[in-house]
Amino acid sequence: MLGQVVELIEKKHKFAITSHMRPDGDGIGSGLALYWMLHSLGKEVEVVLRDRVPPAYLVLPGSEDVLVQPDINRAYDAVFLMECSDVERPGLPSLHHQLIVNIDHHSTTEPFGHINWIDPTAGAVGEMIYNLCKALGSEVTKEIAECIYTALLTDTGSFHFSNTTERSLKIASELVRRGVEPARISQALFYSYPFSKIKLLGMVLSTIERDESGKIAWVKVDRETMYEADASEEDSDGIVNHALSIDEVMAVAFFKELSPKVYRISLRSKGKNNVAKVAEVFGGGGHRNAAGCRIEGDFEEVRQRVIEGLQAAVGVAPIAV
Ligand SMILES: [Mn+2]
Repeated sequence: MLGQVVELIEKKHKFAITSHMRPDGDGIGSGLALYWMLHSLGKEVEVVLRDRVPPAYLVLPGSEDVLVQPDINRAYDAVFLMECSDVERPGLPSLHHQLIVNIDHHSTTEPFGHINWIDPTAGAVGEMIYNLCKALGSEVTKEIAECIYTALLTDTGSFHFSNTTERSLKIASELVRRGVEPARISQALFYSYPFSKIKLLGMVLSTIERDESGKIAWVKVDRETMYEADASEEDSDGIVNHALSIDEVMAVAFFKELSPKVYRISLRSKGKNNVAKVAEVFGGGGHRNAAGCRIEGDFEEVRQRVIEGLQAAVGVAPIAV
């Protein structure tokens, strides 16, 4: 709970912050916001990530201080895990030996930490960190504001998704008042892509398919295409959302080949169609409109199982595709 987090921060001194592998805007934004907040309280704090900060997020203050390490190798009073479904998600094996504070807004997350603060009503973990800032009586500095704004902007799909609420817009407004320049953040996040990302987007979108109902669509990227586009792993992030921009399409899947017969699947949907339930069937998780999982097997078989799951979620008859 929030109260326990506040008490811990007030009593202890030496902290680390981490997030999941392949960190996104909410993981990095909320983590760095907490980093600045703890700093301002005179705490000793480090941000440790297994994977590097994607170039787009280097716009964030503090991103240059992030330690990119294969493990956590110091003792801390506590380690904050930002939006991780379990203690393995950060990819830092020795986390087991630390006091874990699990901060998340995914309803599918188990209370695996010593302290668990899970708020599924929050549009982003960044929103929770804003609340923490208020609870601690900390000033929302420009640094904190930029980090939280980025978390909100990315997790709400630029304020397009259903987690965009009066509260998130109110917080965004307050953050702008604190010095955030929305156009500057957007420019860094959405208008500074490497050539390879757009090249890959074109190649992948040209393979789009849909089922007979027309309500389910999917795209796929294999290692060869990644190689041909000279793409980095981050370049494939966000492609799934383009498939969802088709009028009749209600749910989409993006199949990314990680290695032979291993696929990471990103699922997205519109409205009440729940893709988190589909991801959970395969051991994954997420939110109603954005979820993911990992499946091993032959592509055709994997594709069919996922598409059948999406058809059930959207309520169209499972038809052979
Ligand atoms: Mn999030």
